[in-house]
Amino acid sequence: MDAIVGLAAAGKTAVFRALTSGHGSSASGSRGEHVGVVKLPDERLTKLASLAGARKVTQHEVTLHDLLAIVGPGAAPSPDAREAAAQSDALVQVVRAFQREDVPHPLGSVDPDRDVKAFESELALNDLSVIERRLERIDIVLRSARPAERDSHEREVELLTRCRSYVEEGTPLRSLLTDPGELKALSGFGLLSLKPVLLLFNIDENEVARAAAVEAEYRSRYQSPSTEVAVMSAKLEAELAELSPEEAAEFRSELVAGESPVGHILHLLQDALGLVTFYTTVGDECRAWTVPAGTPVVQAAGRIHTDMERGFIRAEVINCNRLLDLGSVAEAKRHGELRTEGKQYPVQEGDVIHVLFHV
Ligand SMILES: Nc1nc2c(ncn2[C@@H]2O[C@H](COP(=O)(O)OP(=O)(O)OP(=O)(O)O)[C@@H](O)[C@H]2O)c(=O)[nH]1
Ligand SMILES: [Mg+2]
Repeated sequence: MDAIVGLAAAGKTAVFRALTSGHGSSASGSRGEHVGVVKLPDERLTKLASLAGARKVTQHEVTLHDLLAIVGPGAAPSPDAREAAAQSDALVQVVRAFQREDVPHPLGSVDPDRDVKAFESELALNDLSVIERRLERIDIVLRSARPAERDSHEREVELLTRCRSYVEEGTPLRSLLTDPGELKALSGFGLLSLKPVLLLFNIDENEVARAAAVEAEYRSRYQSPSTEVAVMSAKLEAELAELSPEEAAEFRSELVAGESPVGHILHLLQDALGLVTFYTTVGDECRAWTVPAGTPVVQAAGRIHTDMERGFIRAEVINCNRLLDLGSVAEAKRHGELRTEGKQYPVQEGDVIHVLFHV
């Protein structure tokens, strides 16, 4: 689950509608929050399916949660929304860049750079209080801990103290912590600045024709580890998503709006999460999967079926673009391009994987 967050009236709900309309299903909660499941648009998957003659195509699904403002100003921060953000895998942080007199900005003016900073410092404040509370608890536990237990508590104190100094210096934890052991140790605390972020600048309708240039500019300023950057004119995209593809295409060409940014944005979200996509064809089903970059193929196989992990023999692997160029698996074999990989092979972005196993 990825949470859509941001200041009040940044356009969170408009982003949610733009990303989910026509691409998935959604349901509303009692407090105005929404949950939606989006199928990740994937041109490579469509092509692979037709190459394989697959009748069933299963896209990767992303679950999005449209939240109320989790921080002020301008809105009473919602503790429920904050809790939902703490439990999410990543944050889609909507930043208002559109001008509109009739929709007042809670801080009185439209200033995306200020809002990014304001939001980051709210995340930092949240994390400081989480860290302080945890340190106080360990302190109490340590007083009566047996020598055998002290070690792990002391290591946790060291890690949390280090996190506290990062946060106090104003550095979000996501851009500093990469050690898998440390990330695991911190995973239960709901530290918000540790979550991967997609910064999504919600731009004016009249900027869509130069969206790519605007995006490049924001990216040069804000892209950092576990932080991706994109732009979208959310209200416009939400409206276009309600139209038939033909009508939408007509409006897009009038607005010189380029293609729908939805696929691009969802893929950037996967990038922020450090996920790679791989593909399988089993029977008549062609399917896209995601796993964290670096996942050994034997574990990736376990995502498909536990038998495949237990009885893993080897995997036949080819990059999807290479396979699409060659036109068929048979042709790839003839060119010796179907590689054989063992258990520990780290899955690469775009791999087409055939797992050989016995049970
Ligand atoms: N012109 C313009 N208006 C927008 C855009 N995105 C959102 N709005 C408008 O701004 C207002 C607030 O948008 P919402 O999507 O409700 O914002 P929100 O962040 O969900 O607001 P809260 O949930 O109340 O915090 C609505 O009137 C939207 O129609 C945009 O890209 N352009
Ligand atoms: Mg909303």
